[in-house]
Amino acid sequence: MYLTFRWFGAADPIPLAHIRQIPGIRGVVSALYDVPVGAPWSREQLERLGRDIDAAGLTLAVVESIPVHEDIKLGRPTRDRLIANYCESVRAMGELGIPVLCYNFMPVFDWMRTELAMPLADGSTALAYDDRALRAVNLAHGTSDLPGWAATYGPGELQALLAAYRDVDTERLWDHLAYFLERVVPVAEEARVRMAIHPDDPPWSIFGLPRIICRGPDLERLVGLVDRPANGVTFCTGSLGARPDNDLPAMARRLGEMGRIHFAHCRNVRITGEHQFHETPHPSACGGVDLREVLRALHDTGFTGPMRPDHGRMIWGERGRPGYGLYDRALGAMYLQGLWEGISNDQ
Ligand SMILES: [Mn+2]
Repeated sequence: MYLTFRWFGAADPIPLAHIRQIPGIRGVVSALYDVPVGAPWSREQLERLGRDIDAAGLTLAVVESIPVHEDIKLGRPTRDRLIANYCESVRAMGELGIPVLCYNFMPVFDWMRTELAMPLADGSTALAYDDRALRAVNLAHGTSDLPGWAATYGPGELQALLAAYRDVDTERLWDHLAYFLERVVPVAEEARVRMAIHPDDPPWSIFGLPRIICRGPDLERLVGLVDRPANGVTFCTGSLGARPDNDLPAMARRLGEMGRIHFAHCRNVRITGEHQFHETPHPSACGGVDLREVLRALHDTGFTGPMRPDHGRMIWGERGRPGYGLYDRALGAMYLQGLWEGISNDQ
């Protein structure tokens, strides 16, 4: 298993030296956070990031993510120039030998929660989502009332963006995704970069916006859009696990057999109602995701790609970026390793 850990660059309150002390972590998942969306990533900047990570005794294993500009998702005429920029960034990754690119194709919001610090019974806090709370948010104020998005869009900008998406239904969004992948996947293949789309989080429509990467059949349709090995998925158990109709071990087995899982995000969620869930500690007993069976499916289908513990709770008084504290994710890393070791020794 190739265990990795997400790091938000120099602004991350968690130093690489601490990540290095989690047993088994070899790779870092990171990105360039100061490049405007749509601009090409320079090889020099990416090389600098890789050097900092190397110096800590780790390896930059995954870029998560290069954001896809809204004009690409909207199918606007400017998309060709933006896709050319995207290809340039992918080539820079290839030149530096960074093998996996996690990206997503969610309109406007690439994740959404209605609570960033929901208290759990044990005194820890976790991210949570409730559709009823989301429907109560007034977008006339822009994103100021949305947890985690406060300063992102002003009222005018947000309304214009939402209006632009009124003409984009799910089938058009699929067309725009296909258009993007038809141009980027060949470049990625040549650069030896594997594309790994992240499922929509949460995996259903929010604010009337189309969302298309939500269920097992969606992932299979995605890999068929451009039927090349470089066109794959990030198997995010937490995102996919928020839907009761997703059978995660079966999905991991199918996609794994197709050789299209290029990256695994492992975490757990508990569904508490219709379109309502909260995040939990990683172990299967704590939530609705059977992580042992997911990891067994990955193991059985020969998965060798990077895996990372995904969101953790805030525990032990830690403060920091919601979902991305050190302690609970480190516990998750240990749990995933233990599962993997047990599964491997079964053989
Ligand atoms: Mn994820």
